[in-house]
Order: sequence, then structure tokens, then C-alpha cells
Amino acid sequence: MDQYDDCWLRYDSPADGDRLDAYRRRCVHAYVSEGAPELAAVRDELRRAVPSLLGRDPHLWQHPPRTVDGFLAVGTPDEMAMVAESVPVDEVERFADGGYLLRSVEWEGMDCLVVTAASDRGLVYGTFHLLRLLSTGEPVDDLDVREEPAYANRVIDQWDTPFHRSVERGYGGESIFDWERLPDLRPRYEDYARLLASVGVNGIVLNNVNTEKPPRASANPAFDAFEGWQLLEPRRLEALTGLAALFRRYGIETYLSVNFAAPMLLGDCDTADPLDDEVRAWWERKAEEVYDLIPDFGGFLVKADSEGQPGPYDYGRDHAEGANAIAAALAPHGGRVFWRAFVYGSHDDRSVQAYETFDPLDGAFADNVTVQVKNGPIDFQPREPVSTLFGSMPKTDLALELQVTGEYTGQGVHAAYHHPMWTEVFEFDTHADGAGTPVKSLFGGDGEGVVGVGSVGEDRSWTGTHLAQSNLYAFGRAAWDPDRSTGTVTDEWVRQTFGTDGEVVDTVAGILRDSWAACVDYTTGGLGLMHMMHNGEELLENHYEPSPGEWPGYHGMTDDGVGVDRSAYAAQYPDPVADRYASVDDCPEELLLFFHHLPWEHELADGTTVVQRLYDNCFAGVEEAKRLRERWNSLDGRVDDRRHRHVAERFDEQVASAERWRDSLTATFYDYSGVADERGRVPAGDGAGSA
Ligand code: GCW
Repeated sequence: MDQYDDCWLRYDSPADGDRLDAYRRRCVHAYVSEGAPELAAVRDELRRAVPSLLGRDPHLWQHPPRTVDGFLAVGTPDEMAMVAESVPVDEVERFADGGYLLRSVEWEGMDCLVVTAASDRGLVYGTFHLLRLLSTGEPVDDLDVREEPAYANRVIDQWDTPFHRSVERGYGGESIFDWERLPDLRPRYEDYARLLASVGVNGIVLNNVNTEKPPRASANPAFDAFEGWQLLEPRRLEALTGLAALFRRYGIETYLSVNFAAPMLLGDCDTADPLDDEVRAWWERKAEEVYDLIPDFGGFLVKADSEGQPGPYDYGRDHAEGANAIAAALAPHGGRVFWRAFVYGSHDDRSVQAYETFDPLDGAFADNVTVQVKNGPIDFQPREPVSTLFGSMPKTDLALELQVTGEYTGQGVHAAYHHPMWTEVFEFDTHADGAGTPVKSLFGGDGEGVVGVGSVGEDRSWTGTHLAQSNLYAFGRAAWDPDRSTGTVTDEWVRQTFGTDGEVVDTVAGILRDSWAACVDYTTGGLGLMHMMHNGEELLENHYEPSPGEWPGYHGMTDDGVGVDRSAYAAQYPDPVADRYASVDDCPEELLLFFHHLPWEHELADGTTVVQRLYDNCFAGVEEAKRLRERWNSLDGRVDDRRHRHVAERFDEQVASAERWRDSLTATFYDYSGVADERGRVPAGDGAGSA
């Protein structure tokens, strides 16, 4: 009895007829190199997938067979003569790490398929690509696929809290990592590695960036991530070696979040000053200890001088000095520091602080430091403008931090698909190097890339609602290729997760495609408002229910208007962008109230007033949520009962939650503006019911 979903690796929708014959001809027999641990992962995956997809047990060969109709060959050109004879070797060897070639070839009269790469992780990715084609019923008779990752680093950050097994902002159950039982491994660890490798993820940070109990203890001690720093203790590091080896088999490097004050917490230093020789020596010794145990360890992730975590400011140093001290310890081992730019608290308008803090440090960070920046200046909102740091630090390695989990988008209950949001971020033209400098063009260096704040947990669904699995899948596919369209990524995921029935595919893909806009409408009212959620101290429940009254500084509502004058933030962009956002007439409507405080009855381009548009969006958001639910319910009997019922129940909650948001926001708009909704609709909370 499997305890959890196979997610998109179900391999349960086999082809039929000629297509199945073609698959069998080329893929039942497999000649797989034995060069590296990754190739064991390839053979294991074939043993899992081929029986259910092709109705045949795979025959794994250790030399090219001659007495069959055809076979699959997986290996590097220099390991397998048959491969070297079948592909342009020099081109393959020029691929970026992880790149692969997938080609249908005729070899000695047999119909063969070749998966080859210059690196072993590329063979893993190429094998999963082939299995994705078999799972979605795509032809394989005339393949000539060349794939290279757009970014060198495609990393999942876990906000898992060791020893409490909770996941901060995770909505799929407790942490899958049973930290106390390590080094014992659980099957779920390998299944997670498979899921990540199948979408090209090549790094995982195993623990929460909050590694020390914050000064404001939350109501729930399980969420006070105050043991994370202990993972650097020798016995904990030793216990991690098996887990790191497991991820290595899938081409995934292991990283750890560390506490900036570790030399004091773990060592006998009486300071963590990054310029102190003893502190630097402590980090060097610790790095040597880690790399003795995990030779291909990726490096450290640091959240410093943010939300109560210690940092260089405690010692009068800046972020570059702080990061560089730790980076110097990792450099001899090829390790990297990912240093987060999530800083706020010393400005009334928090949006300006990251740029003011980090932009002056451009060029000051060591070569093995990557500054990791959230997509927007606030905090993973359903919509916010792109961070001004993107494009402003050309001499610094940057990583884009996206949230896979739905902290502000329904928390694993609501259907809220993030790929459309991420596409908007990737495509945003920063004008950093004149027109035509989109965000997606900024992370091409070896030390750069895209990071996803993951969310999986112990629940059978891994992510809360099964539909939220799509965000983990989409993250990997977007980090591999930001140009792959939402339609393509979504279609892939739906077919592998719910089968190839056309009606099911179209319906689920449509739900996902429309879900983000609905979420923006009912949780913000649109027009650039955001961050109006409940923020109680009980971390378990906050950021889900509406509570605009807690946030006057974020929505700027007064009797005479709404929105916030964030001209200081707008001015941080290069001129064309700064001028556009600073102008009420030119600012895109979807961000208008992020950048401007306007009269409630300011007329928008179509003559509608701001307050009426806010009302309209809130009511529309609920209707959109109801339509999402109807579309899902129409699949009753076409999706297995267990998953259909589980998601349907969550859609009921999503609609009810959307109504609570609508009622709270519209009541607040009315309280401040005194302007009624011109359609006479009133929040249900008034007992009058809505039109
Ligand atoms: O998104 C917010 C969350 C915190 C998180 C923090 C961060 C890990 O509310 O739970 O802490 O930002 O990104 O560091």
C-alpha cells in the first residue's frame, strides 16, 4: 500500500496500437552505461516505468544487443562506442552541465534511441525526458532533441525545521525528513529525489533559513526553527552523508542553511565578527569537516540580519563582509554561499530596503557568493512588481528566489498555479542594459540561477491539494527553461498526473491557467493592492484569512484614497521603468495602487472608478473561484474518486475563503471610502447577501 502519490511519475497511462509497438521496439531493451552512481538511478527508473508503460519487463543489457528489433542506449560518448557512432560527439561535449541529446537512430539495422550527455546528471535528465514522452503518448520514431538548462543552479530551498519535522510555510504535512532517524533513509527520500531530478533540479538546501529561535517566539514552538544551526554538529553532519549520497545519485547537490553566529553557537568563539581571524578559522575548519564527509557538498545558504536572524550588522560589518568570510572557507572546496537579500524593517516603506542595502555592494561579493533575491520587494505576494535588484548588480552573481509553496496563495488548499506569475517575472524588461534586458536574461553565470522555496510534506499529496504538485513541477521546468510556455508545462504535468483523456487535460489545464488571476482578484481586489492577510503570532494559521485592518501601511487606505506612494521604490529602477511606474497615466493598472495613492473615485482608463474596480474584482474573484470548482466537479468519474473528492473538498473551502476575502475587503473599501458599490452589492457579512 503506497502511502503517498507518485505525483507526475505515475507511468499509468500507457500508449496503445502502433505507438505502443514503436515504444516497445525502441525501449524494452536498454543498454545502459555503468559509469557512475547516477546510472543506477537510470536503470532503477527504467525498471519502474517500462513495465507499466510498455507492459513488458525491461531487459537491461551490458553490451549492445544484436538480436532484437531495437534498443535504448543511455551513456556518454566516451563510455559507449555505439553512442559515439550515433551522435555528434563534439556538440554533446559542449553542452552545459546537465544538457543532453535524445536521438532516434538506426544502428546495425535496428531501431534505436540514444540518450547521451557529457555529464552523468545529463543522462538522468535525458532519461526522464524520454519517460515523459512515453507517459504523454508523444512519438519517439524521429527524435532529435537537444536540451540544455538555461541556468546552472536550479535549487529547492526546504524551510524544514529539523527535530520538529515541521515545514515553515509548508502545507503538505510535516517534514518528510525524519532528522532523528538519520542516517536511516526512507523510501520517500528517493521518491522526492526522483521528482526533483525529473524536472532538472540540481540542488537542495535541506533545512529552514530560520535556523535560530526568533526573538518573537511564535505561539507554536514547532515553528520556532531554533535547532537548524545544530545540523553543523559533527554527529549531525555524519548522519546526513547517506541522504547526500542519495541525492547525488540523481545529480542533486546538497546544501545546508547555516546560522551566521554558528562560530558562537557551535564553536567556542565569543564573537561571529566576519573579520575576526578566529571566526574565519572556525568557518575554514567547519568547511573542511563538511567536505571530508560530503565531497560534492554544494555550500551554505544564509539568512542574515533579517527577521531576527543574526548577521554582520551585529558587528558593524556589511553583507559582503559577512558573506565573504563564509565564502572564503568554502572556496578551496568549490562551495558556494547563497546569501539572501530579504531584508526589511528599518524603513516605513519596506520595499526600498533591499536595493538600498545591496546595490552599493555590487562587485564587493566574492566570486563564490550568490545574492539570492525574492522576485518582488515585499514577500511572495500574489502579485507585486519585480525587485529593483534585478539588473542593478551586474558585477554580482544573482539567484531569483520564487515561492513554490502557497504562503499567500491559498496555502495548499486553494488551486493557485504560480507558473503564469513566474512567467510575468521572467519576462519583465528591467532595461538594465537598455531595452530588451528581461529578468530571465540575468542569471546566465555559473554561480547564478533560480531557487524555489519548496513545500513538500508527509501528506499523501505531498503539497496539500494535489493541484499544488503542479507548482513544484512547474518550478523545475521554468528553472530549466523560462521560455517554455505555461501551456506546454501545464499540459505536460496534467497528462502525467491525470492521464491523457482530452476532456480531463483541457479542464485541469484550464483550471490551473485561470487560478492565479482569481487568487489575485479575491485576495487583493487587483490594481496592485496586496498583503492584507491575517498575521497573528500563531504561524500555523496566519497569512490565510483576510485582515486588511492590520496593514494600513501596505494598502494606504484613507478616507480620501487608496494605495501607497512608492515613488522612492519606483525611482530605483532604470529611467524608462522608473518613469513609467512614477506616472499615474502610464503605470500598468495591475500595479497602480502599489505605486500611487489615488482618490477612491479616480477614473481608470475605461472610466471606471478605482473603488468600483476594486469591488468588481473582489466579486469577480469569487465567481472565478466558483467556476474553477464547477470545472473540477465536472470531472467526477473521470478522475479517480480519491483524488477527485480530496480536491473537490478543497475547492469548497476555496470558494468559502474567497467569499470571506471579498466580504472583508469590500467592507473595508466602503468603511474608508463611503462610496457604495454601484451595483448595490453588499458583503454577505452584512446579512444582506450579494447580488
Ligand atoms: O515569507 C516570509 C515568511 C517567513 C519566512 C520569511 C523568509 C523563512 O513569512 O516564514 O521565513 O519570509 O523568506 O525568510
